[in-house]
Amino acid sequence: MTAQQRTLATQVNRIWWKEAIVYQIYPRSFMDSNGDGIGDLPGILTKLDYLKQLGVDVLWLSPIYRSPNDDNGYDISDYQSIMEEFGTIEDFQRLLREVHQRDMKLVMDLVVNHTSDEHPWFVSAKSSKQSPFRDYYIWRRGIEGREPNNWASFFGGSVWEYDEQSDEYYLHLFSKKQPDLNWENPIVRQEIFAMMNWWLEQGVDGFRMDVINAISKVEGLPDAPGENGLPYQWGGQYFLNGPNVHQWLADMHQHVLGKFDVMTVGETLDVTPAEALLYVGENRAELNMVFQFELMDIDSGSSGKWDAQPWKLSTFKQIFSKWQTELHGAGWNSLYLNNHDQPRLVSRFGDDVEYRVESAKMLATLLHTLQGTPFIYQGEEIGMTNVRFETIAEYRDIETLNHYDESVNRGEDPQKLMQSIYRKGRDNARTPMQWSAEQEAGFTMGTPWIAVNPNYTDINAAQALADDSSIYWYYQRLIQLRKQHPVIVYGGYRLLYPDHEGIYAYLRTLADETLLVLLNFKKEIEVISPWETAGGFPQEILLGNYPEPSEGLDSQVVLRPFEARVYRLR
Ligand code: ISL
Ligand code: CA
Repeated sequence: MTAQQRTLATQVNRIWWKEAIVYQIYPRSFMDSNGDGIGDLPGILTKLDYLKQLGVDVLWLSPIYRSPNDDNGYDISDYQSIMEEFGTIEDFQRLLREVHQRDMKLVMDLVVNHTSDEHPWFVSAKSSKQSPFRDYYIWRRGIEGREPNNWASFFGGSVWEYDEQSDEYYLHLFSKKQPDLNWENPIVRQEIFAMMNWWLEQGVDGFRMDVINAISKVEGLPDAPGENGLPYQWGGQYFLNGPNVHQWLADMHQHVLGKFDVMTVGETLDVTPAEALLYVGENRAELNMVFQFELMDIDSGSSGKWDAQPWKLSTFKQIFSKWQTELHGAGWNSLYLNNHDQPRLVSRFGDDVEYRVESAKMLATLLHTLQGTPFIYQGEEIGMTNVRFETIAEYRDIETLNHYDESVNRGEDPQKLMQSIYRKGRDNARTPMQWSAEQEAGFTMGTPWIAVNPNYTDINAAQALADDSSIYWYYQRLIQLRKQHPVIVYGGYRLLYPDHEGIYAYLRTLADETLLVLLNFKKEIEVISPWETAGGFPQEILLGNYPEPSEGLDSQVVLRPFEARVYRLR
């Protein structure tokens, strides 16, 4: 036994979801099996070997429940059936079985801040004030002919929708087809817990919980300061991390999660590490980890995400370092740089033109050598990029379309709007998975629900599989590296060169093993002499994203554009 293995055996409580790699599937855009242009469960089934070969342990499916698709499944009309376009419950059971047969796990998306307005609960609630389901949602009378308060919805306009029949408004943080559930009602909580138990009894291995820190709203739903409602950045005070959220999650743990060996990750907007620890602290029985948004907000301007700004590497490092340090030994991090709501990581943080392959591998090196559970979003492993559709008519996302309409109505320049959509729109991540250079990228035999990115002829999985220097195979090596070196999962973290605007360098240490990770985030060549600061000398290079080491003095490291290196030190 090496010292490292001894430390691991005695000091570290090994947990499968800390060692796992998660792969997120956005089913609508993953693989279409029947030519209707919409990805589906049988389609996913045909790609399980591709995913297994990559080395991932857990698949997270974005919502597959019945839904009218106002927000692509994040508006659920039946929590216990499968969306017709995606298949049947039998298709689901088969998928789950085959995932388990390959020794992988499957995590469901849980969307319980809101339902669809077509959910039978809401249909009944809206039909009459006497409905037993009325109190499943949040209804208020207007004040002097206007909305009950001035909060703004994430998807534009007020959070309140007027219902003429009852002369009341209902609250929706997202679209008006996504009414918020009233978690204050204990029967709502019971219903949700029962539904979760049902899925866990089916054999699913956990949940990713949609906007879970928004379920508890501030009492009295008071007005926000400011005339035009509540911009997203200020939401914290009113409906994020609200007064009862921890009690309800503790109840959920007691009645549901604690009974199973499952993985949970909460999507939590606007949380600091200190707030995150209230959800994921190892002394608290709530969630395993959360998705933080500090990094995703790094390029947001004062008016929010669409007002995209340049970002600085020093800030980027500061954010990662803060989360690495503050959660170490106390909670657990999730690691991600993109998902179905965010632009593609290589377009946003790398260079998707000249150094696409190098920068995709460099960013992957970051995610897979930090402490936390890495999440890969479909297509990331082949370096898929943002898309630029010529006209707004080709876009599908409700957030993008609402934003465009509202802004044009306010008199903003459509050309400028398109530029910000190219940069930040959610459809960047939602174009079909690029499987091959064949028709529609091999995604469908029909017409896809959203157009494929025209670069599929060069960027696709078939090409990646055939090229042993591809991004795909690099991800596979990174994943293996993590499995071979517990220091990556359980070790400590120390940042070097905090103020450097070109290089991200850090140490990972566990017992007698120390790794040094060097990442060049720029196109310019950088030369550094890290050994003294690192307190060690190179023993071997475990991984790098360039085929040959660069020339340089022994004491120096020459980092080429977007170069990444992982050293083992002695
Ligand atoms: O997408 C965003 C930024 O563009 C976020 O503000 C997003 O709306 C927020 O992260 C919540 O996301 C989740 O809930 C939404 C759904 O539209 C997203 O797809 C989901 O990830 C409502 O269910
Ligand atoms: Ca289909």
